[in-house]
Amino acid sequence: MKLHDSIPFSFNEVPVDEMCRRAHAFADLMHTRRTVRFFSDRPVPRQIIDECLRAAASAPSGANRQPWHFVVVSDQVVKHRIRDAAEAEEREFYQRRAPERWLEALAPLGTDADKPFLEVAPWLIAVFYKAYEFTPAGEKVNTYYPHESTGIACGMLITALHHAGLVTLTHTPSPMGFLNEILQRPANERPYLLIPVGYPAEDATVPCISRKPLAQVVSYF
Ligand code: IYR
Repeated sequence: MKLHDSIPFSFNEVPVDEMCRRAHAFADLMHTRRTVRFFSDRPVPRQIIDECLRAAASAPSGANRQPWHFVVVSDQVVKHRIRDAAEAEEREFYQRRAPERWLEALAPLGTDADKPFLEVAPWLIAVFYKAYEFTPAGEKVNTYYPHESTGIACGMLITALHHAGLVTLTHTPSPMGFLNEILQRPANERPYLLIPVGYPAEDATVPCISRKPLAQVVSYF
């Protein structure tokens, strides 16, 4: 394989005091992000979703294979099918599959098998990672670090949506193979995350929980 051509990197240096201000403001903004489970059905213009996906699709990835695919759902019939399938799996999870300890960990969050947000939120973004892919000529090629790459892209997507002024839920029905069937994705694509996006319900609440202090999650040498 031939080495890529190199082009000059265009870097816009920011003065240190301005960097400090930006870093502080951004951390403040990110600390206002909450996972929301109660959505309004108010419409959200598609252009905003498109732009946030454009940000997500700029994520770094193993060997630049960009091993992700985003399916954006607004169709009410498709959302209803996703809700039905997800709730069937979740009932199994909560009633049978989940180990007692896992249920104990979830109990304070009050989650259950009811997932109305899958129909109420104006947009659902189903994120798939590609375990492998095909060249336009049909040749099978590997992807590298597909989970990590897609996880980073999801982080950027959630960040972009929050920055834009919307709320999200990082939802992981388990297992979620039904997404391939409903959303007609090929076998090389594996469901990774289902993200309802929209405005919060007017009476939305969130659990009163906090983030670990920085000293507990960061060390310096
Ligand atoms: N997927 C289930 C259970 C669940 C699991 C974890 I880990 C959570 O942080 C929250 C929920 C559900 O969505 O209810």
